[in-house]
Amino acid sequence: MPNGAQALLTTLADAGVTVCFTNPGTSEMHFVAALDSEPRMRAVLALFEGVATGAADGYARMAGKPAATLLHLGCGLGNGLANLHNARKGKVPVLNIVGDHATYHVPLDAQLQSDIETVARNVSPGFVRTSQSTAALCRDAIDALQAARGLPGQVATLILPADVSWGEGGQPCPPPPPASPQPADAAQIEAIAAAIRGGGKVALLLGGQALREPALLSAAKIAARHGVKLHCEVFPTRLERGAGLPAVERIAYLAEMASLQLREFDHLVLVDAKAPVSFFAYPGKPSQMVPDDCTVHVLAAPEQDAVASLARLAAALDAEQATPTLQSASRPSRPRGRLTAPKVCKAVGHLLPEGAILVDEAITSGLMLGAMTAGCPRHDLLTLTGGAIGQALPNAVGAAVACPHRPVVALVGDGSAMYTIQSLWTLAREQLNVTAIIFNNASYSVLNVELDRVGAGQRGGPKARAQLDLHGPVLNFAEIAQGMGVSARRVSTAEEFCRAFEDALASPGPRLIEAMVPEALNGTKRRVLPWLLRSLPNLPRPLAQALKRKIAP
Ligand SMILES: Cc1ncc(C[n+]2csc(CCOP(=O)(O)OP(=O)(O)O)c2C)c(N)n1
Ligand SMILES: [Mg+2]
Repeated sequence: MPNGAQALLTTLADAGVTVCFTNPGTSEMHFVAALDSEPRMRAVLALFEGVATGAADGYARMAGKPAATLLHLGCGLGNGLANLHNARKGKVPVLNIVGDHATYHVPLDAQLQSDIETVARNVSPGFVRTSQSTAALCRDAIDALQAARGLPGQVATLILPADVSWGEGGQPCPPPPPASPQPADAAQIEAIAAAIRGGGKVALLLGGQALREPALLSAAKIAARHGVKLHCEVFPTRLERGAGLPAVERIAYLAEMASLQLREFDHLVLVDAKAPVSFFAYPGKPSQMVPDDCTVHVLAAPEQDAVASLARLAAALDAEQATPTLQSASRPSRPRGRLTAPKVCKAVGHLLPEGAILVDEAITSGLMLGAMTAGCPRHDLLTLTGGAIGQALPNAVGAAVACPHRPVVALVGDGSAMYTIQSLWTLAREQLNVTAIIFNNASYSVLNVELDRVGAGQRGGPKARAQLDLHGPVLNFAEIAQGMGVSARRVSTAEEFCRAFEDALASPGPRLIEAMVPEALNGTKRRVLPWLLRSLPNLPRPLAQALKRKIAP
């Protein structure tokens, strides 16, 4: 008879969960020991829980199935929370396994005792369960997996007491049945088709499942036949884009620009997406981005089959045979001279290989990334779904584990990179094919912009500015990377960057390029931005759109 942990690992592997991102402690030792009895399970050690959880997120986005985590009690779970939050917001399936004290040890309130369920509920609202016995463990795991893999995908937390893990009499369980989500029903389809035929201006807002090729093609056929506009949510979980695919315009991060994008529409059709709201509230500005006179329709809620719903809508609109507009191939030229963030984006667009996985947490340095890579060979884009920074390097770990034959390129702000910098060690240990590009602008640059936008800028003195400034000491990412076994280069010209990027792409295993850049929004640009954003609603539409394209294309 296997013990609980052994039976659990068999059950997970039988169900196709074959990767576990771990950061264990004493209460997880039987799980750790059982890893050697299940050859199908790959265990990847992370040196901080936020790396393990972000890797599980990145893995599932690319593999289309969940990985497991293995975290140590409430404190370990707490350390991993931010990236579980990003997974939750991205509707990404994660089987979040948290070890606990033995059941009889809990009342003794030992040093590491804490309320794990309460910590978990925030990121795992749909499924938190503490397994109560070895006999029930595998059933609990299957229930958790079923919850994680359903639509929408979610973080499901299984809490595993040490005695449940070491107890004899584990009983492996068969895999759960696949989810069978329903598409929109005939009435739903007909109402939306009527709105589209009605002649008003219509946009489809695509999110979640609707950002992969089959759904994009259906949407693009509808667009070609009926002139509707295709938008995509501001931070897509996984967007397939590039030459040969339909292009969709992302909703802007800056609320004023998002309002501008949406203000012309009479109807907004949500396809596995939420009606956009402003990222933060700003004094005197609206939080809702959808204009009052725009009717919002739901073609597919997150629990519905968005791909089939779009196909049905295309059929109802007689658009199945329409020729969709596809992005044409084009690349920017090779940049030259002193390095800036837009030049890094340009170089990435110039060189990005076919089939790359682009992970974007470049914050202000990535403003030009979308425009510069639009016509690149097809690739996937993963973004900061929940706004909790420290996601890109762990996501890159997971994406590379999921897709070992695809190049992963992670673009990360220096501030963001430091939250989960231990990812570099896992990249080196697993020899993952990742190029990490760190923008060293020695600043939490976006917060300087926000300081002004929330209206606190005038009151911000030197102490306030110092909280957003990363000078003294300036971080040296090339040295940090070398210290974790990742070969790295610090570059300050476009020529050096291009050469370093070419080298990185040509060699297997991880590389880091530290791009020494000035802040993308600094000096005059930063000073005029709040004023410009305030005036956008009052400018003639073509002028406002041209300005938007210039600042955040
Ligand atoms: C977990 C978490 N902590 C803090 C923040 C607040 N925050 C948002 S952006 C940012 C700084 C980003 O700096 P960097 O990555 O260097 O990008 P830059 O603004 O310089 O382009 C911070 C601290 C956050 N979003 N998430
Ligand atoms: Mg920065």
